Amino acid sequence: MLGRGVVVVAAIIAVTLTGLGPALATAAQVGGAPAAVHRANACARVHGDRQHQQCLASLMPRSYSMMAMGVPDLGGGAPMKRPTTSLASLHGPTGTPAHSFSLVAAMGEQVIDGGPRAVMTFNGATPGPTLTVTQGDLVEVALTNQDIARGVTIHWHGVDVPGAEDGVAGVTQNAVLPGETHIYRFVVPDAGTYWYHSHQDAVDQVAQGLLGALVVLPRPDPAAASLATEDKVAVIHTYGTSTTINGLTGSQFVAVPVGTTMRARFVNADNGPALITASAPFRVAAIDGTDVPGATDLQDTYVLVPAGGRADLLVTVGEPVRIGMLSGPSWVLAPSDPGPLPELGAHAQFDALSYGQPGTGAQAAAEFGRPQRRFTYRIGQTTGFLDGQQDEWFTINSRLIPYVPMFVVHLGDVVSVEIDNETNLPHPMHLHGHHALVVSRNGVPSTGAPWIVDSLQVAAHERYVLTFVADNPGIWMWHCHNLPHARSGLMTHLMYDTVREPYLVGRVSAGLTNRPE
Ligand SMILES: [Cu+2]
Repeated sequence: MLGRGVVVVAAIIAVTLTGLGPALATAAQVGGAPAAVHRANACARVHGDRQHQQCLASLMPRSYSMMAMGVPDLGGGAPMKRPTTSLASLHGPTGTPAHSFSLVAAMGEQVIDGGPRAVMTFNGATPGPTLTVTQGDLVEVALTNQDIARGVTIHWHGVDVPGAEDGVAGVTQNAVLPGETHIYRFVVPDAGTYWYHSHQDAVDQVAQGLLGALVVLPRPDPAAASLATEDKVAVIHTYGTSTTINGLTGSQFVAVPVGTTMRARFVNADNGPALITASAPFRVAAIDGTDVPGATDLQDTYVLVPAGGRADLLVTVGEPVRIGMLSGPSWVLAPSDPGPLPELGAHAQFDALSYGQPGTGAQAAAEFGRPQRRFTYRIGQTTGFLDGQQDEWFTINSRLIPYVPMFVVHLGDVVSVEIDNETNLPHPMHLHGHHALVVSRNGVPSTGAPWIVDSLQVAAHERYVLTFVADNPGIWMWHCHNLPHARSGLMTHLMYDTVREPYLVGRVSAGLTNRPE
C-alpha cells in the first residue's frame, strides 16, 4: 500500500513539473481518480531518472471528458458562449420512421479466401447488410450487442447525423454492452454512398468486420442516381491479409446485359488507400457521397479512395468490363461469364482538384462566405512517452494527445482549416458530422467541380485548405482513418461552444470502458 501511495504522489509531482499538470489534473478529477495510477506499473521499468519522470507524466487519466482533454483553439474568432446544451439531447426527430432496421452485433466465423476466419458480424455476416434508404427519410436503427465483450457502437460514416446519433463511444454515447440495445434515429439529409462501423475499440472491431454500407438514393427520383441502369455496392475490406470486395477475394462475375451502365459504389473500409480502376472508360460520378457535375470519361487512370472514403464509378458494358482494385479483387461485368480477364493496370492517378465542371467563385462564396474561424491542423511525429510507453507518436500542432488542440466553433461559423502533413506518411483525415469543400492543395486552387469530402487523403508533406460551415452542433471526432494512427495520437475533435459533454472516455465503471479508437 505504501509503495502504491508513493507512486501516486510521484506521478502527481511529475505531472506538475512538466507543465501539463493543470489539464491532466482537471481530466483526472473528472474521472474521480488520481492520474492513471492504474497504469503506473507500465512505468515500473528501468529508466534513467529523467526518463522515468517523463514516463510517469505521460500516463493517461483513467477516464476523461473530451471537452477537458486538450487545449481550446478558438481559431481567432469571437469569444464563446457558455455550454448549455447537453450533447445527449441532440437526438434525431421523433415520429414514424420510413425505415426501421435491426442490426445485431455478434462474434462469428466466416469463410474468407477459402478458409474459416473468426470475425465480428452484423446480422451474421461481414460486411453487414447494405442499408438502402431515400434522401430525407427518417431512419431508425436498433443496434443490439449479442456477445461482443467490450461493447460496440455504430458510427454513420459520412452522414451528417445529429450530435447524439454519431455513435462514438465516450463522446456521443456509452458503448453498448452485451445484452443491451441502443436506438439510433436520424434523417438522411444527402443522397450518396456512406457506410457504418463500430466506433468502440475501432482499431480491432472494424478490422474484424463490424461494418457495412449505407446507400441513400436521391429524392424525388431514386432512379436518377446518375445515368446508371445497375447500382451495386463494393465494400473493400481486408481480413488478415485477404483483401475482399463484399467479403470475396479474386475476380467475381456479375451478369449484366450489354449496354448496362453500372454505378459501382466503392467504399474503402480499410486502413490504407484503395486504388480502383476499370478496363473500359469510366467516370467518377461521386466522391464521399457528393455527385460530381460534368464528370468526364477517364482511361489509364486509377482512383485513390482514402481509408473511410467512397467513390462511385460509372462504367458502360460493351465488351466484358473488369472493374475493381489494381492487383486486388474485382468484378467482371458481362452478359455471360467470359472467364478470366487481364489484370487491371493504370498509370495516372485521378485528381479531383481539376475534374468535372467548375463551380463558380460566386457560388462558393455564397455557399461558404468569409471564414469567421481559421484553424491549423498540423500533423507531426515525435518520439516520446504516451501512457507509459516509449514509442513514435503523432502530434497535432506539436502537441501529444490528450493535450491536443480542440477546435471550438459557434453555430453558423464559416470555418477555414489548413491541414498540414509534416510526416512521411499519408493520413486519410476524417471529420465527423460535416462536409468540407477543398479550396486548395499545396497552394494550388481547386479548379474542378466542387470537391466535397468527409475523408481526405493527405499525402506525406501535403497541405490542404478546406472550408466548411459549422451547422451541426455536437462534439465531432476529427481523426486519421488509418485507425492505428488514430490510436497513436492522430485524433482530436471539433466542438461547439454551447454543447456540454456528459460522457467519459476511458473506464466509466467496472463493466464499461469507452475506447473510441
Ligand atoms: Cu494517419
